[in-house]
Amino acid sequence: MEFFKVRTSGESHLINLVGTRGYSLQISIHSPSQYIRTNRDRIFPDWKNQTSMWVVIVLAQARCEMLDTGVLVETEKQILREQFIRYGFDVAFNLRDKGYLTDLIDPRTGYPLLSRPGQFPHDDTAVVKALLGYPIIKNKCRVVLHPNWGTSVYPGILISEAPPVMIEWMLRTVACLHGWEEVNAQQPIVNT
Ligand code: B12
Repeated sequence: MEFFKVRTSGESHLINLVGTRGYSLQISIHSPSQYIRTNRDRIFPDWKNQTSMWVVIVLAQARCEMLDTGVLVETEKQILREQFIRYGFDVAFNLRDKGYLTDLIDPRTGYPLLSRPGQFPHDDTAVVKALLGYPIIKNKCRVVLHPNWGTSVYPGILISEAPPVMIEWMLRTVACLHGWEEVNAQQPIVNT
């Protein structure tokens, strides 16, 4: 199903995968939005002196729409949070072992998991809107509308100082270790 046509800059590239549950995942690497450049020290105090930062968006297709509350949505959020954190920790620790500061944001709270929390949470949906241009639906919260999956999408964010080619290699390597299969692999994934 196509909810709308993506009209982002010609530069935008995505890596597409299928996870072990048969649902899609989509990963992209971006330079930080203007908002994050301006507010980085207040959101990620331990990144104060970092010269480079890249933002990795990991979108997981969900089995249900994320608009409502209820047992099904909460269970699905828990499953996808665990899937992202397992994957994110492997990517983050492997890059940290190579000497690159890397962290992941807890999708449930908006706070970093491997460094001190900031003055306010990182707004994952605002970042998906800023960097991928996907619209946001406002209810009591803000929910991303994906071009193909609608609101059946669960966002996860990683940040790293590693060069994009190293991040890309690690994302693909760990995805393979987690049993995720790449579809139409030839697309590059860096969006500068
Ligand atoms: C706080 C929060 C809530 C709050 C309300 C937040 C609100 N007023 O918008 C409550 C608890 C009500 C809530 C409810 C829901 N939530 Co909610 N929520 C969050 C959470 C933890 C933080 C969002 C946040 O910080 N908002 C900041 C807003 C409140 O502040 P603001 O001043 O308006 O805006 C500032 C920020 O945007 C800030 N900012 C920070 N970083 C950035 C980055 C950029 C680029 C920009 C421009 C700005 C910015 O700048 C602005 C000005 O200072 C996110 C998780 C995350 N990591 O993002 C999930 C999250 C957005 N929620 C989610 C969901 C699904 C819901 C629900 C719709 C359903 C559910 N079952 O949970 C329900 C609502 C149900 C209903 N019936 O309406 C999902 C959305 C998934 C998706 N597909 O997009 C998220 C991503 C959690 C998750 N991972 O599943 N939520």
